[in-house]
Amino acid sequence: MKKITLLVLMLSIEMVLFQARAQIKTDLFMGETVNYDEDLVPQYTLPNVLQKTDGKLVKSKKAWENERRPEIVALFKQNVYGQMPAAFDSIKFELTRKVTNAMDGRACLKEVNINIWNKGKSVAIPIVLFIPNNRKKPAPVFLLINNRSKKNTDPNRLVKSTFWPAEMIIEKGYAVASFHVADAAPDKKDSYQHGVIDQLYPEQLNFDDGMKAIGAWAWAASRVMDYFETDQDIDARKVAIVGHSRGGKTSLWAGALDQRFAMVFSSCSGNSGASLSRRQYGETVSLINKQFGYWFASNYKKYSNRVNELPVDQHMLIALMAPRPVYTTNAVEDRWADPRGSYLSLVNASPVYKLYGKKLALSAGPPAVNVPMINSFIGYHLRTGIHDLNVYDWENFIRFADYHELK
Ligand code: GTR
Repeated sequence: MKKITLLVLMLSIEMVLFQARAQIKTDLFMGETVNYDEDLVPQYTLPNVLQKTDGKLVKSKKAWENERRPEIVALFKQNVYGQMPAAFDSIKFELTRKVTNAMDGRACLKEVNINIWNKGKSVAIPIVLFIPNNRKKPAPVFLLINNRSKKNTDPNRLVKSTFWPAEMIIEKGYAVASFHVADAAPDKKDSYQHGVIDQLYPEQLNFDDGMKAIGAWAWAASRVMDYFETDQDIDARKVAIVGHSRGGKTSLWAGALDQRFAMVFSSCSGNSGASLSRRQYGETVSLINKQFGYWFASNYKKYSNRVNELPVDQHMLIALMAPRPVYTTNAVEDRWADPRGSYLSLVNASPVYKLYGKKLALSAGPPAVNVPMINSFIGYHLRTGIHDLNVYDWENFIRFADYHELK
């Protein structure tokens, strides 16, 4: 068979399979029915992002910042992601490699080990950082929380991955950095504690609201931020944090807690990321606790079958980014991550951005496929394709960063 005929045949089969998958309204996973039917989304009432636990509504930036915001942070710590220990004994940044003419002279490569000590024990978080050579001032930077193979952020550029298209980002005038989640907490249920948690904060293992893997990854992102504050080539007021999927849940949590991050990007973060838990569409709190319980505080398990009793929903996490620009994405075929529920989260976070008088361009329902929403402090795109972080996503992250003047 001619190559071209084979290709057409394969594409047709893929189209038929895609359409078949898109028709499936329910699925069975880990003994639970997974809902993909909009008609079966239950009636739900979201907690009001502006209403304090004492029932009073906040009406000003000041009341949001001093009263409601801290309350929401505390509720997420207590019930979802666990505590975020802030203290440690010391931190040291060790430049392990510098190549001034990397990427054919376009960038300077720095590899840095961030060493953190607490009570006699230590953890090392290595980072890879490229800084554009063609610049007149310290560079703004995109920091990726890497939850895939380290090959994706190859400092030698033998592997050039669409997950971290470093050359393209440098070309646009931004620095680009990454650390790997496993260096803070292995992404495995039996060993997640071997890193930040058992070395630096072992007491966390005893608490129902103790820090777990997502907490440790977000903690590590803040240590990279600590490093940026010491690097003269980086503008630490212009750091964008980026994560995909579990990394996207983490970028939101890191952005919520550490307001030094000037911009937050979250790709296909799904359940316990940008998507509303109460919709129970695709992955649910119950399923994520079953499969990935080690990402979250033990307290989160209490809500597996009582999601409507959660004192938070994920629109409140988005609201914690305010007034900073935040951008989230979904992919049409990634129904597991509930694209619509993720978009509705943004809509329901809007009242807080409005308190700041920030311009939003959100419509009531999701925008058309492949029509990015850039000129809005809460940005979004729904693209064709599967669960991934790819060049299309990065191109729009850069457009969003340009528009909101990260540079
Ligand atoms: C899935 C998980 C999602 C998402 C994803 C990923 O299996 O159910 O919540 O985090 O993994 O990180 O790629």
